[in-house]
Amino acid sequence: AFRTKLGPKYTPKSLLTQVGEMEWCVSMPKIELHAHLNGSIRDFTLLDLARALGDKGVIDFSQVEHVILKNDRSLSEVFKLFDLIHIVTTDHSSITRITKEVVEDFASENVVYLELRTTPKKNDSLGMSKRSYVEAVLEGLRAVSSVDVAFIPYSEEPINLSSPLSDESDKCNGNTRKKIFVRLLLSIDRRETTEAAMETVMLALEMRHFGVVGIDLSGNPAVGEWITYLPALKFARDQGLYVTLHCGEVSNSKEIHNMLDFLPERIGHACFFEEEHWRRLKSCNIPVEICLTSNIRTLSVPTIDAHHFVDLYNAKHPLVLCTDDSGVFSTSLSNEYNIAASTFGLGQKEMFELSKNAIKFIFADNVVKEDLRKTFDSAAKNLD
Ligand code: 6MZ
Repeated sequence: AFRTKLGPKYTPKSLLTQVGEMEWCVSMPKIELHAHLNGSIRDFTLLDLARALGDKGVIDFSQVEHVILKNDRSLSEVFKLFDLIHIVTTDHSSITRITKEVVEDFASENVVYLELRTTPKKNDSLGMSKRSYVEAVLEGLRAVSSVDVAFIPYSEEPINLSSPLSDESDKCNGNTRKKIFVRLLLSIDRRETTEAAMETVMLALEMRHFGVVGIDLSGNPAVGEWITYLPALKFARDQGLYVTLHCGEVSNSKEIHNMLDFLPERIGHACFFEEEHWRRLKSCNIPVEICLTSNIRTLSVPTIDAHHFVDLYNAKHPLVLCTDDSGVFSTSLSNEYNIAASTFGLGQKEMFELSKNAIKFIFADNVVKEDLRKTFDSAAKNLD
C-alpha cells in the first residue's frame, strides 16, 4: 500500500521497487537551486584533503576523521563541521578540485541546471582574496571534462564561437554527452560585517560575465542581525542581482518578517514559520527551496511526514526540491525526489512536473529557460 498524503487528486506512484523508483529519479532531468559548494564535497575528497594536511602536521587527522565520519548532527554541530571543512578545503587548488567534482556529480545524476552557491573567503596566509577564491571556482568549472558545462551567459559569448551547448557538442565519439548549465550565487556569511557583505556584492557584479547571477545570505542562523546585511542586499538588488535568503531556519519571527518585507526572489528552508509568516509568504508567492534531508538531519522539522512541503505543495505554492549540502548530509537530488515520492505519495508525473516547474524560479535568462524547457519536453517523450 502507498500513502497518499497529498489527498485524493494525486495519483499514487506506480508499483515499482524502491530501486526502480530511485533509478527513475536519477534518469529524470532535474534542477538544483540550493547547493552550497563546500557542503557538497565528496566524503572521499574531504578525507583525502584532511589526510594531506595531517601528513604536513597542520591538523591531527585521527581527530578530524572522527568528526567527518560522524553522521547525525544538530544544526549548531553542522556549523562546527563547516569550520573544520573550511580549514581543510580553503586553498585555491582544493576549491578548484571540489568545484569540478561537485559539478560532475550533479551532472552524473542528470541535473541539467545547477545554481551553485559559495561564500568567497579571504585568507592572507594563503594569498587568497575573495576574488581569487571565486577565480578558483571558475577554474573548477573550466576543468570539468566529463560533461559540457555552460556557465558563461549567452549574451556575453563571442558571436562566432559555438556555444558549449550547441548541437555539435551533443555528440562525442558517437555518444551523447551530458550537458549542464551552471550559474553561481555568492553567499554572504551571517558572521560578516556590512563592509564584508558589500565586498561580496561588488565582486558578484564584477563577475557577472562569468555566470554569477545572485547573492545568498547563509551561515549560522543563530548569529548576526538582519540590519547588518540589509545595505548590501539592497545594493545587490538595485544593481540587478537576484537575492535568495536562508529564512526561518530557527525561530525568529521578527527576522522572518523583515526578510519577507525585502521580497527576495526566493527563500530557503522556511522551517520555523508561524501562521502569519505563511500567510505573507503565500500572498507574495515567493518560491521556497525545500531541503528535506537537511531539515530532518538538523532536527529543523519534527518528522518528515510533518514537513511543510505538504502544505505548500497542496497550496500550489512555488517550490523546488534541493539538496543543501549533499556531502554533509549524504544525499543527492535524485534521493530528495525519491524521498518526496515515497513519503508524500508523489507519482512520476507529479515528480516530473515538480522538477520542470523549477525552470520558472531559476536566476538565468530566458534563453536558458527555453533551452531547459526543450530538454524537459524531449525527456518527457523518453521517460514514459
Ligand atoms: C545555513 C548553510 C547551511 O559557502 O563554504 N551553509 N547556511 N544553513 C545551512 N543549512 C544546514 N549549509 C551550508 O559552503 C558552506 C557554507 O554554506 C553555508 C554555511 O555558511 C557554510 O559554512 P561554502 O561553499
